[in-house]
Amino acid sequence: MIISTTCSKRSLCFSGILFLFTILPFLSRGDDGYRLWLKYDKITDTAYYSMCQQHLQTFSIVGSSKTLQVAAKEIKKGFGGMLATNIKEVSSGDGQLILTKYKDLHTHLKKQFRQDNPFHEEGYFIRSIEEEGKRKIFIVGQEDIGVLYGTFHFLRTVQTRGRLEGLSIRNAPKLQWRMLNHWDNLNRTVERGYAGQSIWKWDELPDKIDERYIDYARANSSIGINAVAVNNVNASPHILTQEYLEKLAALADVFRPYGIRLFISINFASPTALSGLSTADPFEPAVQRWWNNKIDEIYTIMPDFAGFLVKANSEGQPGPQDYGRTHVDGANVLARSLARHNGILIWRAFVYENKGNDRVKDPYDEFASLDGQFLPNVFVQTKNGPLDFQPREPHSPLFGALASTSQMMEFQITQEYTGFSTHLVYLAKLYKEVLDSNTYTDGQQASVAQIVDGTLQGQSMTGMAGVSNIGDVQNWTGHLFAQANWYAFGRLAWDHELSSKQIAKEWIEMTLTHEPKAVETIVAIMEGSYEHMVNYMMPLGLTVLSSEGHHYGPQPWRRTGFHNANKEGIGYNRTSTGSNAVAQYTEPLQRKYEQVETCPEALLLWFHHLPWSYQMQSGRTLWEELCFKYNDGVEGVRQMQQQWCAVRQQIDTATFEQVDRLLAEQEDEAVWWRDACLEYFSQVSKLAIPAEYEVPRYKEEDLKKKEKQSQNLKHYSVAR
Ligand code: GCW
Repeated sequence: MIISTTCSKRSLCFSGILFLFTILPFLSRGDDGYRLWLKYDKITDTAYYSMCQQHLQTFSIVGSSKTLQVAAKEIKKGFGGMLATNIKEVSSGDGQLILTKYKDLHTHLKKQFRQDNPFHEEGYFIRSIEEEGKRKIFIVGQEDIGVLYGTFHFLRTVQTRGRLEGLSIRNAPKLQWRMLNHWDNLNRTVERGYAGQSIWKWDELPDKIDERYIDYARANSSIGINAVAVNNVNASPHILTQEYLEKLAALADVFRPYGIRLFISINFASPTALSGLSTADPFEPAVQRWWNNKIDEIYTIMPDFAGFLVKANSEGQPGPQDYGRTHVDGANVLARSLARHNGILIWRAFVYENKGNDRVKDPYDEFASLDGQFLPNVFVQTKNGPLDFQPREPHSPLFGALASTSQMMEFQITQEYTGFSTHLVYLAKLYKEVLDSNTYTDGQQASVAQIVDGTLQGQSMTGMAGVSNIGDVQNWTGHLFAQANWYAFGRLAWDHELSSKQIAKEWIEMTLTHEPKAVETIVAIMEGSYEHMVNYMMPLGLTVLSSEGHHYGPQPWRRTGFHNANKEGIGYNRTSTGSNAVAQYTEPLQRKYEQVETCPEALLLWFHHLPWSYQMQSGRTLWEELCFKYNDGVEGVRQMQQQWCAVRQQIDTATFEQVDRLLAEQEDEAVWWRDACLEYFSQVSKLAIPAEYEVPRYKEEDLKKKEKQSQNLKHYSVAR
């Protein structure tokens, strides 16, 4: 039942009719979203077009590596599209645009660039220089990959209508590893994936290379992603069979020119599953030999293979603890073997016991004491929050607690708990909130980002992983705006200092429109969307109100141990009188969270169990505040709908309609969340919803129906 009308169904007013006959024929219709942010449509601003045309008639590339070849291809594709004419490749050094490595620059130019060197191996600079009265633009990398990254930066500059005069850009990534983790199974289902099947067509590999793999590599490289783990962390041992290694090698070949290294997730019990061994005990010499041989085999096929990602002793996955060994024991055996080929091991810290204790404490309890014991080529990969990708969590206390361990941040791009591919939720807001959180490590200002990028504690390896939201649907991510989350993840992994707003603006200009008013409106939609979602799903630090199993829609009555609502109050007491999870944070953060007066209201019920009558800063009681937040979240979605309607004339028709339709669905589901949660909490607390809020759309009977329906929806189910 979708009550809220879509914009397209609202009455077509006069200006709308006028628009249909005048402007619409000139807009591109029916964009299928496949090109992502690399659209390269013809520049319609005539002044900007002429300026580009004047300065970008020719280009040259110094060198001939595969990476430089793909850079040249991208230049041709990009400017061929944006200028609707071919940009001519001329011999080395003669072009108006020159792509080169620093070492290949002419000596007289080297002098000009001297202050930019020595430089980061993935870095680049882009400069416009007057030479003999002619303006030339140089894209200079330390290595070939820097040239490619610089190329994408330059294309973005034109895509976002940046100035070409006086260009002087110097750029390098802040993190070494910028990674996507696919939760793709070998049967092409995707765990927590909402955009169709896995893009990896294992049955066709290694013989057939799907065009999509190349476009995937281009898209990733354009935002600086340099590593991917292609299969689910709930890993099938079969990924290590020779048959799959050959398929993987074919993918690695596709990724290589784009600077993307291949990781795979492995199953810790692979030695038992794939050979006659009766144990996978990491201390067993036969098991170590098995791993050594397997790893040697991998490197024979893929000499630049990046390494393994491991989920061990977590949610039923096998691990070293099955044999009385520790995480360090298990990780180091694999890491030692990988180190012989310069490989890396990523070991996940997502562990919990489910024994009725406060599970948010488990990752810290298990891993903090292991600091300093992992081999240098081991990353511990930590989810942003201590629980599990909830709409809002405090940062994991492990950030700051592992001074002598390389730690990789793990964010979720796929929207398991944040609306699947139905809701428009711009996750850069979540990422930034976490990255900017102050950990107070050693009692000082120390953001999570400063821990992750190694500037504070000097870890030798740094990185950030995002659980991918990509599938084989035509537009890659289902919801068009979910592309923005992939984009934003990459941009922040490259440079966590970028603002969510700046990234949103770039993405909109590259993907949707250049019209300034429309850009501003869509930025506002995106920037507000995260908080609206938190409000209509789980405000004030509440968690796990979502359905059990597939996690779609509300079921606050199912896992009540996460919110502890009763007649007296609601919330999880994690203070010293409760589970004492606060003790995992350093001072003064610990005290801040411990005391209800100083605990941020956004996390209030994460840390405290409070009476319904508790007075909030707004002057409302806690119960009234909860009602307010849920209603506010719904109102926020309605506002997004109106804002989207206002930009209609600037957006490709098919794109506009898809988003419009999904926003209507989002409005309906926001109401569903609100009604289900408030109805339930009202029953538990015996408090009535204040009359100032609108009457529920979903009465008890409808809620039951809706819940049942959602259980049956195929695309909402967990695909393992
Ligand atoms: O949130 C949970 C998901 C699981 C996932 C797990 C993890 C891959 O519901 O589907 O398994 O996290 O991160 O390992």
